[in-house]
Amino acid sequence: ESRYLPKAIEKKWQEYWESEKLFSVKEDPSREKFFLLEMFPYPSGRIHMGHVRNYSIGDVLARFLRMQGYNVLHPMGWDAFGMPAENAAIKANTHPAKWTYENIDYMRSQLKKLGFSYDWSREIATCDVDYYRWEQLFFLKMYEQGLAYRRSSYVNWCETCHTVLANEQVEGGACWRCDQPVIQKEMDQWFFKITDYVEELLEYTEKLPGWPERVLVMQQNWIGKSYGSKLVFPLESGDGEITVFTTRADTLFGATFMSIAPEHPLVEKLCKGKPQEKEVLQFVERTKLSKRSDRETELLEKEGVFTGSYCINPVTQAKMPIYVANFVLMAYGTGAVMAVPAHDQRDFEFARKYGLPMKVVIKPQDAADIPKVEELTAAFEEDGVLVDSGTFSGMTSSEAREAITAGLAEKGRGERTVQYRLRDWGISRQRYWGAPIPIIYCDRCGVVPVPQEDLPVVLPTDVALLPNGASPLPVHEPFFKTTCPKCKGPARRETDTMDTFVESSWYFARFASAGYDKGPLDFDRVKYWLPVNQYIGGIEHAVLHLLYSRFFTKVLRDMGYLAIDEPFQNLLTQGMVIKDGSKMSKSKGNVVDPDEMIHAYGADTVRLFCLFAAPPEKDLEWSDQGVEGSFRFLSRVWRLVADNEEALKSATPYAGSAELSKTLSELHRKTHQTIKKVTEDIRDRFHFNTAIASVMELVNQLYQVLENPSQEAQFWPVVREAIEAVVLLISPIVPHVAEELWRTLGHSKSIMNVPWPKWEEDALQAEEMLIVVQVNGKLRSRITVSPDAGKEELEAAALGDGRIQDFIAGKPVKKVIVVPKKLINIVI
Ligand code: ANZ
Ligand code: ZN
Repeated sequence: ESRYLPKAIEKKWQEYWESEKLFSVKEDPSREKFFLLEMFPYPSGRIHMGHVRNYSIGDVLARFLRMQGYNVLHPMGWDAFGMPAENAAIKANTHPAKWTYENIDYMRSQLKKLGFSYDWSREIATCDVDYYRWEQLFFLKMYEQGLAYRRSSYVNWCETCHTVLANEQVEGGACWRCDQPVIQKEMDQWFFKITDYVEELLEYTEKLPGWPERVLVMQQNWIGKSYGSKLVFPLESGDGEITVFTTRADTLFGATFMSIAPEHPLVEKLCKGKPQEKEVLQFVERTKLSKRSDRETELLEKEGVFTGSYCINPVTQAKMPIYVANFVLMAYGTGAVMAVPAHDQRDFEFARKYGLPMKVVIKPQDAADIPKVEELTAAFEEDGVLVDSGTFSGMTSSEAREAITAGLAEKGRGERTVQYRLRDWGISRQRYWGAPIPIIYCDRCGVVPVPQEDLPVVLPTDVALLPNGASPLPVHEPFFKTTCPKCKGPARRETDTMDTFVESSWYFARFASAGYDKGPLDFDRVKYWLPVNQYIGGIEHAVLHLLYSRFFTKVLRDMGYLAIDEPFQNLLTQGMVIKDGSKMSKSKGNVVDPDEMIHAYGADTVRLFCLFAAPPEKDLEWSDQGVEGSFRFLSRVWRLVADNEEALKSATPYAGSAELSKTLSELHRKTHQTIKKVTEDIRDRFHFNTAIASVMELVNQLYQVLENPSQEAQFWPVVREAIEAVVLLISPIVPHVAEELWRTLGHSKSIMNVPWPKWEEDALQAEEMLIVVQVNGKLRSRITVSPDAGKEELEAAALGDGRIQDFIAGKPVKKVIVVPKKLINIVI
C-alpha cells in the first residue's frame, strides 16, 4: 500500500499481539524484572485524554524496556467502587454493578484500540468479590492488632452525597465531588491507625530519590511534625487544669489568656452557672456546624466568647481569662492554646478585638530596647531573646524553650513532646457501592468481627437504590440481619463500606498474584515483582493515594505478606491535558474525545501527539494542527518504506566496514547519533518529545539523500540501516505502523521481539577534522581532512589550498613540518 491508512493495520496488529500473548509475563528469576504501573482508572464511562496521555507514557516505557531485555510487568485494572456509580445508577434507573461492568467493558475496548501493551490476563476490578474479600481479611487482621478501631468523631458530612468526606476530599469548604458546602456531624466511624506508622512514613520521604521533590514535600507537610511542649495551667477555681500544646514555650511569660476549642470537654463546666453560659453554648453549637476546613484557614474571621472562668499562668501567676475560640481545633494538640498576643498574630488580632492584655517577652536579637505594647502594630513572631521573663530573661528562644519546659516538668507541669498534623484514616463510608466492613454488632457481645472462615461478606446486588442517594444497606434486611458468631443470638451487620482508597492501597501487589485464590498475595511472585519500579500518574494523588499505599505496604510487610518497605521506587507525575488554556473537562466544554480522534487519525497519531507535544511532567496543550502534524509525519515515514520497498528489501543493512562517500557516511553517523539520543532521552529523562524530534531530523536527512540515489554499492545498505533505525526507534511510541513497516521490510518476527538498537561509538565521530596550516609559523589557513589522513595526504592538501598558494606565491618551499591531527607548517 503506498498510502498510510491506519485503519487497515491497527486492528490487525492488536489482534496479532493478543493472540501471540506478547505482553503476558511470567516470573523468571534469570531475567531482570521491571514492574511498570500507571494509576488505574475509575470506570466512569469513557477514557479521556488525560488517561490517553498517562497510558501512552507508560506504554512507551513498557515497550522500550521489553526491547531492552527486561521482563516487564505492565498490568491494568479498574478502581471500580465509588460513588459516581451510585449516582449514575439512580439517574439511569439501573444498578451500580451493571453500570460499572458495562463501563469497564467499553473502556477496556478503548484501551485495546489504543494498542497499549497490557498483560490483560492480570486484569483486576476492585468491585469483584475475589478482590475485596482479601481486603476484608486485611481489615480483620488490622482489627486484631488494633490497627483498625472504632470511635465516635466529628466528620465532614455532605448532605447532598450523604457521605462522610475525608479532610482531603473537602475543597474550600465544599465537597470535592458535588461542590456543596460540608457540615460537621458526630458519628461512630472506623479508622485505620496510620499514625502508628507516622515516623516511618516521614523518615522514608528522605529515602525516595526516585520521587519528585514536590510530592515528598507535600507528604511531609501533610504529616506535619512539630516539636513543642505540653504545659499545664491550673484552673483558678482549683478543681482542674488545662493542658496546652505549644511550639513556643519560650513565650510563656507573655501568655495572657487561654483559648480552647468549642469541642473541648471542659467548656460546659467552665461556663456553668456563669452569666455567659447561654452565649457560650450558643457559640459552641454554631461553630461546631461550620466547616472544618474554613476553621483551619487563615481567612476565617476569628471569634470567641469568654467562658466566665480563669486559669493561672504557672510562671507569672497572672489570672488568664479562658475563651472558647473558633480557630482552635479539638483534633490538634490538646484542643487548647495559651494565647500570647504579642508574639502570635492570630492571638494579637483576637486580643485587640476583645480588649485583652498583651505583654512583650521576646525582643529581636539586635534590638536595644524592648518594644512598647502600645506601639505594636503586629505580633513579633520570630525567635529572639527573652525579656521580662524572670530568671529566663536574656536566654535565646531555643534555650528558653528547653529551660522553661524543664522548670515546669520538675513540678509535673510540663514536658517536651512531638505533634503531628496527620490524623488516623477514617475509612467508614455510609455508601452502598463499596467493600462491606466485616463487623457484626450484637446486643449481648458488642462489636464482633466476622470470623475469617465466614468471609467474604458479599455486597448484595439485589437491592433497590434509594432516590435520595442514601445507602440501602441499613434497610436491606437480608444483608444486615444476621446472627452473632459468638452467642448465636440475633445481631446486625455493619452497613458502612470501606473508603475506595483502601482498594487502591494494595492493588499493585495483587497484580503480581493474578489468579491466586489461597490468599491475598502469592508471596514468591510478589517478592519477584515488587516494588513497582516506575509508577506514573497524576499529581492530584500526591498525598491521599500515595500516602495510603505507602502505609498499607508497611502494614502488609509487618503482617508478613510483603518483603518491601516502600511500594513505588520511582514516581512520575504527568501534567494535565489542556485546551484553550484550561484543563479539559466536561464543565468547561473543551473535551476532545479520544474515540473520535482514533477514528479520524488512528491510534498511533493520537499516541504520537500526546508524547510529542510536551515532556510528561508539563501540561499538554491540545492542538488540532499538532495532531495533523503527527499524522503527516507518520505518512512521511510510511512513504519512506513504501516508495523504496523493492530496493530496500534486496539490501542488507550496512555493517559498518566498507568505505562510504561523504553523503552516506553522514547518514550513517546521523543514524547512530539518533539511536543514542532517543535511547538516552527515553531512558534517562522520559523526554519523548525531544526523542521524536531527533527521529524527525533523521527522516528529513533520509529524504534528502533519497533525492539523488547514487550508484554506490553501499547506498541501499546505508539507507536501509537508517530506515530500520527509524522504525525501531519509533516502535514504542507508534507500535502499529512500526510493526507494519518492519514486516514490509521483509522481517518475519514481530518488532516487539527485536532488541533495541545500539549505537556504535565509532560511528558517532565526525568523519572530518580541521587542521591548521601555517606559513613560516604564522596561521594562514585551515583545511578539513579525514582524521586518519597520512603525512603525504596532509602535505598535498595544505599545498593545494588556495589561500596557501597565494602566500607561497611561487617561492620555493624549503620544508614542510606535519604534526598529524594538529597542524602543518610550511617553511619558505
Ligand atoms: C503559644 C504560642 C505562642 C504559639 C506564639 C505560637 C506562637 P504548629 O507549628 O502547627 O504545630 N495551636 C496548638 N494547638 C492548636 C489547636 N488545637 N488549634 C489551633 N492552634 C493550635 O503550631 C503550633 C502552635 O499552634 C502552638 O504554639 C499553638 O500556639 C497553636 F508566640 O502556643 B502556640
Ligand atoms: Zn453476641
